[in-house]
Amino acid sequence: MRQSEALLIVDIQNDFCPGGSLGIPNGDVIIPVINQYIKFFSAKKLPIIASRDWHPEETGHFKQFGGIWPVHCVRRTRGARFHPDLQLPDSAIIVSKGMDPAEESYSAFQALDKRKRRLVSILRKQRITHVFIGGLATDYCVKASVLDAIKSGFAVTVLADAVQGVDIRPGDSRKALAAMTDAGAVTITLAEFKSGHKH
Ligand code: VGL
Repeated sequence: MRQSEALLIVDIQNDFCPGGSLGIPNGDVIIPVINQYIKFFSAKKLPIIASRDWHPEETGHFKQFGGIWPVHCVRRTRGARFHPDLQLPDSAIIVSKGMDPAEESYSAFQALDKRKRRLVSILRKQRITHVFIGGLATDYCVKASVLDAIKSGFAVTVLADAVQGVDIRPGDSRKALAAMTDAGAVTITLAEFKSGHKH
């Protein structure tokens, strides 16, 4: 693999997994798949970035303040923590989003690291040109992150068996994936990834 590739793991947080306040029924089934990608990128010393929703208690994103969502991923709560099965290495770069009560911030490209750097600067500084993206949810944060990555000039591969959607309307995830591929993303399964990256 060229040194220009990075893994972006979107919002694998307790509140988006079964039992969470916005639990996606199969949200956790992708975690073992993501963990395999993590092992692969770690072994190659390629950057691994994990985004998280990191909301204040009051934000226009939540139903009670005018938004559409139940309260979720309030910063420093259990629901906002990464799922305990997610095997993030210490070297993973954590980026947080949704802190501004006036912004929805679905995209990881609106997220900041602890030094307040934007994801696009972090990636460019490391000379990344190709981002592999998986996580939750296909029809919201994954879609927004993929489209922003493409707009920012990155090649994007969506990890087809490492995403799950909310599907408020049936078919939303399927449509979201079509929008991503129409915009220029390619999709890959773990089996395809492994057979294309002999190691
Ligand atoms: C998300 C719904 C509300 C996501 C975030 O991470 O995709 N979905 N907030």
